[in-house]
Amino acid sequence: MKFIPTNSIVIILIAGFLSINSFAQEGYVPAEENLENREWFLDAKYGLFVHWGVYSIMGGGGDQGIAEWIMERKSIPIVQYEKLPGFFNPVDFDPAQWVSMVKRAGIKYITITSKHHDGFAMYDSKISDYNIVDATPYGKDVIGMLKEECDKQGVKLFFYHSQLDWHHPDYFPHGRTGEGIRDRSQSGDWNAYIDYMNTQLTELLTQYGEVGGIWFDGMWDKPDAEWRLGETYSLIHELQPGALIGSNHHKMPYPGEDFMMFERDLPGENSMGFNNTGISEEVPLEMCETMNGSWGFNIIDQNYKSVKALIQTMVRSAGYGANFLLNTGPMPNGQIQPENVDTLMAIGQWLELHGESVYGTRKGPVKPQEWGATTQKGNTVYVHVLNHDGGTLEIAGYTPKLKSALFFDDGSEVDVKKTKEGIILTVPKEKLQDMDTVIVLTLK
Ligand code: FHN
Repeated sequence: MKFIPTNSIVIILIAGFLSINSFAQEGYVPAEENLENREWFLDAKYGLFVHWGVYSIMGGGGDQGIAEWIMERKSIPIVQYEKLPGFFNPVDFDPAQWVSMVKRAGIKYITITSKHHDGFAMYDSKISDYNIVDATPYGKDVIGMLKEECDKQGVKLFFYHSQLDWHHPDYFPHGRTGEGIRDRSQSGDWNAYIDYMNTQLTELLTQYGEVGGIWFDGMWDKPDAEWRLGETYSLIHELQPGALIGSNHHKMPYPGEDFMMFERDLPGENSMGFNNTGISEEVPLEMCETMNGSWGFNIIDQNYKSVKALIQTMVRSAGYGANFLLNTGPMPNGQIQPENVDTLMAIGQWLELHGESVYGTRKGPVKPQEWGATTQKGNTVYVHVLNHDGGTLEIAGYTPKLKSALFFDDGSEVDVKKTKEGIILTVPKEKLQDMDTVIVLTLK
């Protein structure tokens, strides 16, 4: 019988829990500009997520919950889906209008789909003609046009890039999704697929100047595959050391990732079922959310969240130190849905007045609670009372030395009592604001 030393057993056990991808860009040390961009990201707090692709033509196909997943959910064969680009002609796309709307709405960056799971590149890709320039009557590179405008107006652009691909023949063996698409290839060279993806990423990082970063999605389709993450992450950081990498793999960040995201849940919450990981203390956080129930354009999904609900989620998110990435699915004509523009402008109006309590802040001293959240900037703490009937508000476990406590909206003083356990603020009913009653605590 062979003897296995105890520490080898520990190593074997650990290796069993860690997938091959956990090692990713082992030993990664973020460049100076990357660290600066992380700070910029933390200050920015609010971005616009854009899910736009040829699927927008289908408008969800009459099904409330479908948009960018229509190829998979309706089992559309590749040969039929490939007809969609031929109808995609977003003649009303006006990047200047998009970006100026974004600016007016108080949004600091845009994260747009360069390629979603359907495999169609929304930019001028040279490695495949399955892209907007070569395969659509529109024939123009919307990503390039948007980037130019973002540069002009001082808005950062990030690229969402799907690792999962239902179209590419080398995406094989298949993952958990897309099995109903009957003409997917039944053999393929996985490494050739990763090479293809890395070439597309190289294009994205060399054709458009400096980008904010890459927002990966889709690894969860094949969690145990060899994604060669180390190679991909090193490539990105070599091409653009400042670019921030994040991946929606629903795990703690792997080495080489510069931020961590949470989909449709606040950090630490798990209504989606897949947000059961921890919260990183190492890298910036971001939470993404839909305005209705769809990411891409869905013509019948009118299940819109209220402006109040979205503002409150943004504020709670900031209370965790996380950015809020709010999604829109542009229409096939290239315009942003008017209902979405209205919502964004309403949030923007609130931010115009109260932005100081969100932008540039970090998570506050008290974790978000049922009643609200706190954010902090230097010696200023913003107490966001989001859900309270008025009267006394006890904040247990927080005993600050206060210089002043004022209502943000009218500058009047807030009555504060100190107890052994914490502080008690008095929030008279008449001071309550509909969206968020902000109290500014200045610390000594
Ligand atoms: O499958 C995608 C989905 O279409 C969308 O892009 C969201 C955005 O976070 N992410 C995936 C689901 O986790």
